[in-house]
Amino acid sequence: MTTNFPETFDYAGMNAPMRVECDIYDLVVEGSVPKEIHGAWYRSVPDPQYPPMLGHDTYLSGDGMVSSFKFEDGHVDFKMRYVMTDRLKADREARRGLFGLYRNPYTDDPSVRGINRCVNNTTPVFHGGRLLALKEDGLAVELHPETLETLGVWNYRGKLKSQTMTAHTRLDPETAQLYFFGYEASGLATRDVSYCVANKDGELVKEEWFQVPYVSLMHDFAVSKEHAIFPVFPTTADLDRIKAGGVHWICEPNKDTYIGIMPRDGSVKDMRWFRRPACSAFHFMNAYTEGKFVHLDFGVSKYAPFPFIQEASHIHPTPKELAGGNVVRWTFDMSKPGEKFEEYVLAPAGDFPRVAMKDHMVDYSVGYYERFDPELGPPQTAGPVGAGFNTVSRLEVKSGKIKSWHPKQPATVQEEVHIPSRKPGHEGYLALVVDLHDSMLSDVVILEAANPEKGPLATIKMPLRLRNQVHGNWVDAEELR
Ligand code: V55
Ligand code: FE
Repeated sequence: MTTNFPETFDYAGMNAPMRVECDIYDLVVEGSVPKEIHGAWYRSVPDPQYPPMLGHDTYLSGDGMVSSFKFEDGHVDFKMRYVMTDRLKADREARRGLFGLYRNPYTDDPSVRGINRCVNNTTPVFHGGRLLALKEDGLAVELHPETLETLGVWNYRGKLKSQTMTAHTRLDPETAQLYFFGYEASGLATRDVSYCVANKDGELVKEEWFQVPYVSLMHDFAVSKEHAIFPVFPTTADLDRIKAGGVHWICEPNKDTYIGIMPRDGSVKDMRWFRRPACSAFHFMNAYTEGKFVHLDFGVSKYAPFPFIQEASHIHPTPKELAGGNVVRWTFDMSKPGEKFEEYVLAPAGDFPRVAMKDHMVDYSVGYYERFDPELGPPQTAGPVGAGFNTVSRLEVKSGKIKSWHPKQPATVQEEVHIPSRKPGHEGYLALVVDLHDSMLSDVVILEAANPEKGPLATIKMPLRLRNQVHGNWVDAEELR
């Protein structure tokens, strides 16, 4: 291969492709990894095998690469493998990229027409004994949880009718039921959305369809014990634009935000739509139902943060607008008619919200998320939106109090994963990758979830740079068995 990757932030510096599949047995650890940590942390990254065919594209199009950190008795083993999608196989056979723009098959080389172009690069989800690599524009690909070998597309034994499956599924920790949805469910830029449930054994037990007010980038949704909550923010798709070779998404701030709420075990016919002016969010921290109220906690901003979407929309946010937003609670009163709801500010802006698995869908007190703290220095480039976060925070959602840790600069932090403790009353641990901008290598740090500000209990030294985690998940050893 002689072609170079473009010198854009999507493909250069800390975001330069690695394209390395590897195994590292017994990583070097400074400090000590608590011996009770036993299981696997799976993480997904985009890692483009070839430069984009058209000479430019977004980080989000990179081929899916899944890695696992296996923890046992204070030791950590690492494994990293490509998701062997039909798309990657076609590119490898041609020894070049054959696919055009992000989510635009009309820009592809004619030789790959009809080939599944999903790169499965967003979230590894373990459910019903299967490890699934997910991305929102296509179906799941199943991987072997031990070897990470690609086993093939998983569509619930042909039962799933939706052509897409979100990368943000929601697991009920009590019932082990997996709730998910798929948008653009009947094809490119369609308004159809599927709402699905898989039981604890991984069998599809529900699939209902509904339509959204307009085609929206529905990246995540939320589920409480009683409700399913669907966001429709005005980052929109249009089939004519896509057919003309344009970008999939633009921001349309003149359109309203809609939030659809339905009884989670009921019917989409009972969907109720709430409404407010345009805004954007990618990830929800948690949701719960309290009597007549539905609470939804997350970081909200004005526009979608991805430069390729902002450019196509001719939106040029000021630094203040980019840094703006807050972690908020939206409270919906289901007993009152109308489209209005309340917003309460909880904490400074950020993303990558996570809660302990036991706290999902119920009233809870602690969440974790990441922020950019300007006091630490100027933004550093890492990850899909350009500027990376530099601080990980523990938020007490009732008081808004935060406790934070940041690595020695220059460094950025990747999404944290929460690892539960086996000790009663212990809040567990946070594990996250730290991008070291001087050495261009990565550390993995283990923090006490209750006291991140105390700094790492252990630092795992990686002999290579780990690309920016889109999402990761922790799976306990008992579950993997
Ligand atoms: C996101 C990530 C994606 C994607 C759409 O973080 C949205 C948001 C890694 O892929 O395709
Ligand atoms: Fe996401």
